[in-house]
Amino acid sequence: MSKQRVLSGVQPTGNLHLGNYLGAIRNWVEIQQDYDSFFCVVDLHAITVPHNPKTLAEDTYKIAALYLACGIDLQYSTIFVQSHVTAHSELTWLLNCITPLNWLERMIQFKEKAVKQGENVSVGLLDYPVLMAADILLYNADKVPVGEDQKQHLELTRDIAVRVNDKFGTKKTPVLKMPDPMIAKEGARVMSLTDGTSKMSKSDPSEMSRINLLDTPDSISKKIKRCKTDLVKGLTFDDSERPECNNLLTLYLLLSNKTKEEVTAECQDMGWGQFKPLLTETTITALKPIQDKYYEIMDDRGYLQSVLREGRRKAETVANETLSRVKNALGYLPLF
Ligand code: AQP
Repeated sequence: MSKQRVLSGVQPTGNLHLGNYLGAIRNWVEIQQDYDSFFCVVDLHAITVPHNPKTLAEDTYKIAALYLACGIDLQYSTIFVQSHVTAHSELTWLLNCITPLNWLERMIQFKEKAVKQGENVSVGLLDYPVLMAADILLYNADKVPVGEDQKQHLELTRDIAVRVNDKFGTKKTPVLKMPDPMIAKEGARVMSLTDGTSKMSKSDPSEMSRINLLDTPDSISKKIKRCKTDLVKGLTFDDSERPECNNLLTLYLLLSNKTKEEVTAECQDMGWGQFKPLLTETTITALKPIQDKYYEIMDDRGYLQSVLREGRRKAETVANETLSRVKNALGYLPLF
C-alpha cells in the first residue's frame, strides 16, 4: 500500500524560533518516515506583508538549510521552494474565484495582522489562506502537520475542497483530496517569553520574546534570565493562572525529551533561580547540533541548490497533475 502524503511549510520571514521548531518542524522529522513527505519554503506567503527584496533569496536558503539541519531526511522527504512551482499561483487564482470573500474576512490571522498594517494591508494578506489551500490541495495531502495557530486555515482549506468537489466533481470522482490537520499535543502553541498569553512569533517587535534556533548561547542565556515569571513557589503545569510557568516547563519537557511526569517530579519544588539555568543549559544543548549542521550546509551552496532543484522536479510532477485535473473539471480548453 502506498504511503499517505504530508505537506507543510514555513515562511522565509525572519529567524525561525522555538515555536516554529517545536510546533512544526520537529514533528515533521518525527513522522517523515511514515509518510510521503513534502516540505516547502513558502516564499509566496512571505510577501503578504511588506518584505525586503534584498534578503528574500538568502532567507529562503536559510530555511531550507534549517529543514535539513533539524533532521529532514531526503530519503523520505522532498524539500522545495514554493515560488519555483508555478502551479501554486495558478491554482490560487482558480480557488480565489470559488471562495466567498466573507470566508476570508473572518480569518483570525488576517484580522490580527491587518490591524498592524493599517491602511496598507494588501489583498495578498487577505488571500493568504487561499494560497495555503492551493499549497495543500496541489499535493493531494492526507495530513498537514502545523501548530495550533494554523488550524482555522486548515478548516478553510477543507471548506474550499468541499466547494470545488460539490460544484465540479462527483461523489465517485472528487476533484480534490480532503486533508486533515495534524497538531501535536505538546508544543502546538509555544508562548512568548515576555507574555505567556500570546504566541511566540517572528513578528513580535521584541527579540526578548522568542528564542531563535540560531541564537548564541549568550543570547539564549540572557533571554531566559529576563523572561517573565511569577512569584508563586514551586513549578506546575496546566495552571491557567500561571501561563508563563506552563510554557517554560513545556519548553523544558520538549527540549529535554522527558515526560510530563518526570518534569513534574524534577521541578515541582524548584524556584525560578534553580529552574532557569537548567532550562538555559537544556536549550543550548538541544540547539547546538542543529546550529553546527546548519552552518555546514550553508557553506555548501552547490549542495543546497541541488537539493532544491531535485525537490522542485518532484514537486512539479505532482502539482501539475492536480492543476490539470482542476482545470479540466472547471471546463478549460486543454492544451493542444
Ligand atoms: N508559537 C508557535 N507555537 C507553535 N507553532 C508555531 N508556529 C508558528 N508559531 C508557533 C508554526 O510554525 C509553522 C510555520 O509558521 P510560518 O513561519 O509559516 O508562519 P507563522 O505562523 O506566521 O510564524 P510566526 O512566527 O507566528 O510568524 P508571524 O509573526 O509572522 O505570525 C506553522 O506550522 C505554525 O503553525
